[in-house]
Amino acid sequence: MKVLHTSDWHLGQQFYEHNRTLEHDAFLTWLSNALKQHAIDVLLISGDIYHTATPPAHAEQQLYAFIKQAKRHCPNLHIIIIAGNHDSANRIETAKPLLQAFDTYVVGRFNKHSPEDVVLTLHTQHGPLTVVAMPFLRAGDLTLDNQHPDAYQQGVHNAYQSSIAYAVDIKQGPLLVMGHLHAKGGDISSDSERNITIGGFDAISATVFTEHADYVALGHLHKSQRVAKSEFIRYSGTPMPMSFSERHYQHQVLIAQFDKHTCIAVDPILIPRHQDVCLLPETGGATLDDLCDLIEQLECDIDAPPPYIRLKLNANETDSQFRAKIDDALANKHVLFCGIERVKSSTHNKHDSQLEDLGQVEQLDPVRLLDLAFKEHMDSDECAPASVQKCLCEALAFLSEVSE
Ligand SMILES: [Mn+2]
Repeated sequence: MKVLHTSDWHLGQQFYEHNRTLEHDAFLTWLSNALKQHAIDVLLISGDIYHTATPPAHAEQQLYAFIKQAKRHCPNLHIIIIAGNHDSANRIETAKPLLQAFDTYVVGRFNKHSPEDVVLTLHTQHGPLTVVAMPFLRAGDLTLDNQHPDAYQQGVHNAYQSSIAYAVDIKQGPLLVMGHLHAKGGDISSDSERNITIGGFDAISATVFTEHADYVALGHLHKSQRVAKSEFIRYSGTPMPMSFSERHYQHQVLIAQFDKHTCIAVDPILIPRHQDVCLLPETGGATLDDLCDLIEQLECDIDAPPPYIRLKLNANETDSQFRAKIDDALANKHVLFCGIERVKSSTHNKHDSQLEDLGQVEQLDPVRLLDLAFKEHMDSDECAPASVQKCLCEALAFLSEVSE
């Protein structure tokens, strides 16, 4: 039996105001071919299908068109989709009754009073399997013991335990667990996973998946990776770069292969990159003249999809006409312009350089901002005390529930 694991599609994402529909289309066409080529029985999509809770209509249509195409290529395919932190738990379930007719199961929300609802048994051509399809867990979905110092982690732990215990009872074939969370020990990219993993407070120990799971298919972190050094607890990563910091990731999907009861192999398949993502220059900054020369030297294939380009200009560049000069240099280039970063040269510590470009402020996570404010106001080198950080995290968790 073969299971293909993917996550974090972020359909509907605009990349620096550029529409990514064609890139997503290219990925989805590639994926439906891969499903057929590798004779996949089950497709798992571990959250963040959409980039926002209210995705544009064309993004929803993309998902449905993909499901239709995938089922045409592989009539016996089963698909399971869980909600991520970017998805609306309610909205993603709208088409649930209809999608069941396509052997597609959508789980938007965890109900603590019926943990069995997220447990599915599938009967594939190559035998049965049991799946705990746990969506992203918001504090409001959990029973929180506020006396406990790690109330959220404890709540998440209990949610997984109760659903997995039910799954073990009724288990047929291998047991798979899906989740959308930040598991301890994973690498995060600096600027594109929404800061739900505030200051590490939400990182969850891999022990929540227990020894009962034969494979754990995770989403949320954008870089493909193993968790806690296990072959069988994996992030598939996002199928395409979500930020410039992800430009060197090898984007991939994972194929997990099972015999009757256990996972015998996990193999990545690399996803061809539809559009390149480049920083100019790749490291440090450049003077205005050098930058214009670099743009001049760009060789762009007019028949290929244009690359995304972000420019890095030395902060001490004083030419007030810099924007007009850069626009001129870019005028006949087949590229998608993604702004200019002002870069201070060397010797500054990382804290200063993070705040040079106002555009980067919104990418700082709240705890970082708290630390910066604390250092400035208290004239201190210390970070804000853990109790203050925790207080901020609780306020943010509350706000994210209210805005849902
Ligand atoms: Mn996410």
